[in-house]
Amino acid sequence: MLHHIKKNKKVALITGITGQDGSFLAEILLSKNYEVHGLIRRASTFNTSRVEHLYTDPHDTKAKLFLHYGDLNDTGTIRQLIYSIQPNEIYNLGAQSHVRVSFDTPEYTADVTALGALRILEAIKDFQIHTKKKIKFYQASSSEMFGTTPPPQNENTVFHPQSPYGCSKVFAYHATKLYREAYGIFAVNGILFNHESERRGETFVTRKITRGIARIKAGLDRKIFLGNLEAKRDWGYAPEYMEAAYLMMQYSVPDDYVVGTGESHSIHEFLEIAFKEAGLGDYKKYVVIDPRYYRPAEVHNLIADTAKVKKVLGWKPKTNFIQLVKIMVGADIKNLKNVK
Ligand code: NAP
Ligand code: F7E
Repeated sequence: MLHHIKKNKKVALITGITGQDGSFLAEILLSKNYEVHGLIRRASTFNTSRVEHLYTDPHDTKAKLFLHYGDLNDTGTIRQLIYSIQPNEIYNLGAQSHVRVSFDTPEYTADVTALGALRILEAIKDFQIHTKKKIKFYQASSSEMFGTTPPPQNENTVFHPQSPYGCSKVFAYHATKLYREAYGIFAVNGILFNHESERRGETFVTRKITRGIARIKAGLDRKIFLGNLEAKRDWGYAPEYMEAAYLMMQYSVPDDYVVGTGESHSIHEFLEIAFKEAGLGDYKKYVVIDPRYYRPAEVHNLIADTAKVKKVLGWKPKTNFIQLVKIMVGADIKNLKNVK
């Protein structure tokens, strides 16, 4: 058990802190003087590269970021961390978040992505009963829950998930709502549409493309192998989406919000702009279709209707699609130059 000394500042616990969103959220919370705790998984290689720039030795009296080993499939650790850290806010960003991989590991995905949220909610429920203290809860819900329901999608749109990942997120979404309604927990769902950045995982399509372009430019690769290029997504810039998550947790009442840009673009369009930005010309010379990357079921088109988040929280996206592609291409080309 950790012997945590409660300080006179807000304390947050982030699951998934080592991921794209977790690292941006940690930056936001630290800049607002929170004490930030993150759940990390033990791995045989370092998996903390996205938060390294934020980390100081925990023995340092000025340390504000603390990392704890655990796993969303391990109820004991989750409960122990919540009771010892006593956070004001928990952001549940941890998940097996890859849609294609969820078809290969459906049961594991459900355990972590669906039951992981339930485990935290149960721990919050018990903690609140026993200590009379409140903990706010943010669930990283996803536009994948809408699946094949035609766009535009908003908070009232019917879910029709197309993957074990999507089904798991639907479960976690409903559990979050249930614990809000049944137990009065301040629990919110941020239903976020695809958001990308220079920190995006390298096997998601946007980053796979921009990283591939950088490698082609550097002479390391000649082709990029992709699946379905017809799919359309509402792509935004990740740090801005974590600002929206933060705002949801500060609002007077807990609620659910759709967050996106309101525009959708195909993978073809992403390729066209990205290859042009890199000065490589026609992407068709470099892209090869490999059916290995097709999914047993596909989500064809997602477009967020963001009226609610704009009206209630005053949030709107700042970075448009073309700017996003340019940020990602530029960052990957620069990364590779620094390594060489
Ligand atoms: P990500 O980069 O894949 O990060 C996922 C995080 O979850 C990582 O820190 C990962 O740890 C952690 N994790 C995975 N399995 C875990 C387990 N069993 N126990 C504890 N932690 C575990 O995902 P992201 O893009 O930042 O997304 C953050 C959250 O938002 C996820 O829940 C995702 O499903 C959801 N979401 C994302 C988007 C999007 O477009 N990015 C849109 C809607 C919703 P390791 O670093 O050790 O792998
Ligand atoms: O695929 C197509 C693929 O894996 C986007 C996660 O953050 O956003 C993400 O899920 C599209 C799909 O993201 C390849 O078939 C073509 O239609 O980048 P993705 P995703 O499946 O939309 C949601 C909102 C989340 O919540 C998830 O956690 O691109 N596609 N060729 C490909 N996709 C990949 N990964 N790799 C390809 O080679």
